[in-house]
Amino acid sequence: MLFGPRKFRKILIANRGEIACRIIWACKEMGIKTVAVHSEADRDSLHVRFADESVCIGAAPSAQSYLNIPAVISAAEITNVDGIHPGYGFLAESSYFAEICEACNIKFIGPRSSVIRLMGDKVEARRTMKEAGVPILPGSPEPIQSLDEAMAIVGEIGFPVIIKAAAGGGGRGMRIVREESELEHALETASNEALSAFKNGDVYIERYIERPRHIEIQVMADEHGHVVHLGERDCSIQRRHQKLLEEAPSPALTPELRRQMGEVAIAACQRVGYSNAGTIEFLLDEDGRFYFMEMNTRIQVEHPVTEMVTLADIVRNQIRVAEGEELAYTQEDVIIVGHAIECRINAEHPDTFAPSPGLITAFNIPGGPGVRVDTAIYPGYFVPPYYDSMIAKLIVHARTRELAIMRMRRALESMVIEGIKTTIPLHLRIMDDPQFQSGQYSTKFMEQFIERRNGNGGSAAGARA
Ligand code: MV4
Repeated sequence: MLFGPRKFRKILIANRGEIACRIIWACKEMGIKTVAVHSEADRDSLHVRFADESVCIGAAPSAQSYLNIPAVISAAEITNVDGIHPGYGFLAESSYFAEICEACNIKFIGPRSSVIRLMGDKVEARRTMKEAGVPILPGSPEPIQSLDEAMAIVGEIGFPVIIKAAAGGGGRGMRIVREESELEHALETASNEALSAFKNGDVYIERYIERPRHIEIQVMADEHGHVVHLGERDCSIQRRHQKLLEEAPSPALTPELRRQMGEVAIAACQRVGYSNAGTIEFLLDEDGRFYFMEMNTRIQVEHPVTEMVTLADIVRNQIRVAEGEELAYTQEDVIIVGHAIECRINAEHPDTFAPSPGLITAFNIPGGPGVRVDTAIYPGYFVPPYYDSMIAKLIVHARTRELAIMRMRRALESMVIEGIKTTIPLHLRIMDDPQFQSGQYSTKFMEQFIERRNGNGGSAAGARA
C-alpha cells in the first residue's frame, strides 16, 4: 500500500453525528464499505445504522471513546480497513494520531502528520507563512520569554496587541492588551490558561485588529503538488469563538481580493507540501488588508456552503486524493455560482445558549429548491449531553444573497424540532436583522446583536459600542 495507487475498499469513520453521516454518504456514492465507531451513548445513532459495520470503542465521555487512539486503531485493525476519515474535532488535528495511522499502514484521510504538527504550532505556522510570502500581522517571531521581550515587541508594533497561545487556536488562552499596565498580568494569565488547556504555556504577540472579518479560503490539494482553491467563506458571525452562521461568497470581497487571497492560500499550501482538504483563515481589516491567522488541516463544519457554490464534493475529493489520485479539476474549472448560507442548529436555549439535551419528539426536515440539511437526528433520537451541541446544519443556495436570506427564512420556519430547545429562533432573528441583511458586519456582530436585543440601557458594553 505504500507505493502506487491505493484504492479504498473500506474506510473507518472516526467520528459521530452529522459529519460521520456525511462521510458515509460519500463512501456509498463511491462504492466504498464503511465502518462506524461509536461510544456506549451512541448505539442508536444514525452513523451506526448507516455504516456497513460498527464497533463500540468505549464509554460515553469522548476521552474514553472518540479520543481513545488505541481503541480506534484496534477497531480499524479488526475490521481490516484501508483508511480512516477523522472528520472534524476529536482526532482530526492530532498529528500523533495521523502518525500512528501512517505507522500502522492505514491511510489517514488528511495531510501528512508532519504538516498537521507544523500548523498546530501557531508560532511555527506564522514563520512558515511569512517565508511563503503570506501576509502576517506584525508581532513576535518566537514565543515570549520575558516581560522585557514583550515590552520590546509592543514598542515596535504599538497597542492594542493580542496575546495568543502557541499551541492554541480557536480563542483559548487569548488576551487583548490595550495599555502597558495590563501587559504583565495578561501575559501571565494567558500563559497559565495555555498551560492548563494545551499543556504548553508558550504565548506570542500580534497587533490586534479591532473589527475584523473572519474570511477563510478552502483549498484542495492532491499528493502530486496540484493545489486549487474553492473560494472563501465568511465566518464572522460567531459567539465565544463558536461559529453560528457562515456564508459563501463573502459580501466583503471584491473579485480582485478573492483572487489575491486564493493565490496566497495556494502559495502557502505549496510551501508546506500540503495535501487533502484544508482551510487558510485570514483576518480582513476595515481597509481591505488581509492577514494569515491559522491553517485548519481538516474538513470543516462549514464546508457545505463551499460545496453549494462550487458544486465540488469536498469529502469525495478528500477520499480520491488520499487514494493517490490527481485532482480532477484545475483552478480554471472552479466557478462560483450564486450564494450559500449555513445556519448551525444547536441543542441550546436560543437566548441563554444553555445546552438542551434530551428526546426529540418531532422533527420536520425542510426541503424544496436550494435547501440542504446535514444532520444525524431523527424523531425519537435522544440528544446526549456528552458531546458538541450542534445537531443539524441547514444550508441554502440561491442566485443572490438576498434570495438566499429569504430562502433561509422560509426553511427555518418549516424546520420543526420538538422536545428540546434549539437555536432556530435565533437564526430567524439574524435573518431579519438589518445589519446582517446589509452584509456590513464584523466578528463583533453577535455581541452587538445580543446587546440590541437586551437593550443597551446604561450597560458598560452599551456605552463602549
Ligand atoms: C485576532 C483578532 C484580532 N487581531 N488576532 C479569534 C479566534 C482565533 N482564531 C483568533 N481570533 C482572533 N484573532 C488579531 N491579531 C480577533 C480574533 C477574534 C476575536 C478575538 C477576541 C474576541 C472575539 C473574537 C472573535 C473573532 C475573532
